Amino acid sequence: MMSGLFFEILNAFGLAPERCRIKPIGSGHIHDTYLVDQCGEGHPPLILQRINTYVFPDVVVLMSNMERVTAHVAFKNRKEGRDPATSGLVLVEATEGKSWVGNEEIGYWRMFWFIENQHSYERAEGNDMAFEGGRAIARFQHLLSDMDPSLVSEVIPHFHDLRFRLENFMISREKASKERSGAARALIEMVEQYSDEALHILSESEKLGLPGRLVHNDTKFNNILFNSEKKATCLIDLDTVMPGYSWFDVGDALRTCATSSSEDEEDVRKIDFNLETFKAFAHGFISGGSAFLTADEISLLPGAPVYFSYMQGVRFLTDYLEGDVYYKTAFPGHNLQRARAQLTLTGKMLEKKSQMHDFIMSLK
Ligand code: ADP
Ligand code: GN1
Ligand code: MG
Repeated sequence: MMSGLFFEILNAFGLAPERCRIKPIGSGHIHDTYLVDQCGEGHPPLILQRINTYVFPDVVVLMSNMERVTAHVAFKNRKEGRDPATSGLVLVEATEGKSWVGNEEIGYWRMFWFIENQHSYERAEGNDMAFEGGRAIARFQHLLSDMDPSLVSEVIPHFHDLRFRLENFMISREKASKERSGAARALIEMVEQYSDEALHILSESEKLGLPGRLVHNDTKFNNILFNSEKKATCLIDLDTVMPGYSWFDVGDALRTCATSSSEDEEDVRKIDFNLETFKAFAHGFISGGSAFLTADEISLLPGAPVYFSYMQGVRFLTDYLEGDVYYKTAFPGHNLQRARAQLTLTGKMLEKKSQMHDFIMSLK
């Protein structure tokens, strides 16, 4: 039986709730995502999402960004001969011309058309898939390259600013309970140990005056949809499209796709960074971005996965110290385990950084 809440939400999107079945889908840490099966010919499936208002308190601004970004992507897809409905996220209209429904009591909800026959992967299954992922991310940045960045508001200020993340981490360390800071001691030392090397790419980018671009900012590998031939279709999870450096999307994707284990691997002995996956991904990204990437942007790529696995470790550890307020967790200590995995991965990446660098230089 469908709950009264879902009944009300589906009605507000003009659907017939009595015909629909709803089931949870995805493994994201922020929103609650559902597949809505309308159970009938001519009534395609849809994606329903409850927006996390702790992370995105200003729903109006968030959805205004989403409307503009999805519209621009759809326009570009159409212009380049692709069907916008099957090559990018498209919002479902709610009542009164809005792209969302809700209030404080029932939460805030939005819908997208479901793109059929797609798969998402936690990690790259082979080098071809890594290449495809890299190319899809470059293509996405290219799609946005002619969009006016001022049309997109900064929904999460300092989102990928590691210096800001480290300041927050210090504050949470001071305020944390004795129990949590005790459990985090070894990881706090790892944060201190790797900070200079992780920050290196940021200072280099500033020194070189790297171009700012509209980028995706949440390119966890499972945010890329692949078709049944394992060709990348598009990127999803577009909430955080904001100005940034092109390597942001490379770093976050490699952190997730070029590893031997999951983001929250418990057994640190299983964690390693796969250099061949890095090479294939970088190849895909550089070839997909050949129309716009500068030589400096390419030369800095080896620092990108280091920055992102480290920053993710810092973010998970901060959330643990703050009492697990940001990310969804599946068990007590989950954020601590995630932080341990990400900081261990950072160490493995640093061991291979000179090999990554040699590879990137060999492409010139
Ligand atoms: P979250 O990561 O917050 O759970 P996503 O928007 O990434 O939410 O969606 C979760 C999963 O649902 C994705 O990994 C993908 O497999 C599937 N999915 C999401 N949106 C679509 C869509 N428009 N078409 C097809 N599949 C989708
Ligand atoms: C969150 O929504 P999801 O799970 O794709 C987070 C990302 C983190 C990721 C870590 C808005 O992404 O920044 O990299 O978890 N999104 C936000 O798994 O904070
Ligand atoms: Mg996702």
